Amino acid sequence: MKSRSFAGLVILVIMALSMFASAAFAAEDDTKAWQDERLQWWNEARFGLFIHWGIYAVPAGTYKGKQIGGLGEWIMNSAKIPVAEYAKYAAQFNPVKFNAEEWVKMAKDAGMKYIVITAKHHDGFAMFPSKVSPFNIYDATPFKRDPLRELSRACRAQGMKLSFYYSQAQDWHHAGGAAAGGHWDKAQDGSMDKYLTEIAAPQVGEILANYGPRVPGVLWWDTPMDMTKERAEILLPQLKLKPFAITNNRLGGGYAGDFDTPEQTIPAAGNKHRAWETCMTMNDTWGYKSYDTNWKSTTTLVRNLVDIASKGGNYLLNVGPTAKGEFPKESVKRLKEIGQWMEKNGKAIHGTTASPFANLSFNGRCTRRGDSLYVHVFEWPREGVKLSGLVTPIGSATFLNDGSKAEYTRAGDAEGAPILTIMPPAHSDPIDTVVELILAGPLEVAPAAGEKAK
Ligand code: H79
Repeated sequence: MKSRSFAGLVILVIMALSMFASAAFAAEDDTKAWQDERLQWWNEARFGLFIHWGIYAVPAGTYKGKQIGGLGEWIMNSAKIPVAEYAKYAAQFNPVKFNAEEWVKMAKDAGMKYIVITAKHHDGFAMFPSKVSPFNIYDATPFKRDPLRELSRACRAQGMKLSFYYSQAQDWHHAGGAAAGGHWDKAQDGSMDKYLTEIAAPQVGEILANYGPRVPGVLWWDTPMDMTKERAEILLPQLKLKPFAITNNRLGGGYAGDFDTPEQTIPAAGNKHRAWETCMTMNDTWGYKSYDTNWKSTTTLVRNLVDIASKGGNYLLNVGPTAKGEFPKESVKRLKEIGQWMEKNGKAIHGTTASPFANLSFNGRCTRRGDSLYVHVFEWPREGVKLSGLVTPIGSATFLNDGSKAEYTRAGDAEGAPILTIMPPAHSDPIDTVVELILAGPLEVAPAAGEKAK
């Protein structure tokens, strides 16, 4: 008996040591193959919904009768609202119109494959019941519900990947959290290491552990202010709870994560070596502002998605719900219209990879799925669009919007490079008419004129 319990103790010690080792060396243990595997669904998705929702939706951009410039979710910082005063917005946050099934359905109908929601933004307010801070939607509001749980159920039922945004460094409520521009209230002063250990790390543990085996798909860090390698390593061990969770590049401390995050901008070119995702607002704010009316058109939003897909990236498009729990009607309208385009043309987005052409001579883009090409035409020249350099013969050419066959001719230019001319359709789509080219063999593209010299 005695030797058995000794052996048990040895096993326990070895287990504890090996857990510690993998916590300390998790990043080094990672491999490119494993990263590719966890990025697979994300790369196929191409289109996701960002949701910025918190108690900043109560002031909705106005403080003491004044419209505060900048981003809605930054109002506490921009207006230098004292911590205790800002915290009072929680008592007014009662989003009784919130309906997780409807939110998920709106994303799904728009052709989105994943949702990233703010579990905690820079204001420090947790949108889930947290055991480590009462400044959360369960303990501090009359709402008494957990939107993350309701969303995780709705997402599971509707086949949507749920992901969480967590502001790990900036926290304007809890002592020791970072604040852009510096602290403005004594209550914010304190040790950042203590904040990371006692608030951020356990809360990251809560959102990683509590919402189902596949949630979160992505853990989306933001603004790595004052994050050193040592501070990042306070948070990193939590990731062992969800080895398949993808992370972005904003943890800080030199950790690159799995993908890059251009914000409010689309890169001029893609990146063959790194996954990337452009996040963007539909108007000029992430968190709801009652008077922001600078909405992008549906045409712009769809063409942005196409532009991004043609460069091999993802589009994470934002909605800022109100304090009642509703998407602004302008966002609902745009999601619906995007969905009408996606219903017919989604196969030219989902699961596609970047364009094989260095440049195009018309206003449009190209996406690819193996040996199929999707030619996206934003504006049709009367004489048709000319695609130069496609060597492979065409098996079929079909307009995705009505299933009709496209008329095309093939010829060579003066230097013998192949040129495919596709004639305009009977029914063009003012947003983007897509021609599906199923090739008669493996895709082969002649180098563009500019590339030949290289
Ligand atoms: O969550 C969203 C933003 O709140 C967050 N990232 C996205 C996804 C973000 N944090 N910082 N920034 C974006 C950029 C910084 C903007 C600022 Fe400002 C300029 C902070 C202070 C000056 C805008 C103007 C916000 C306050 C005043």
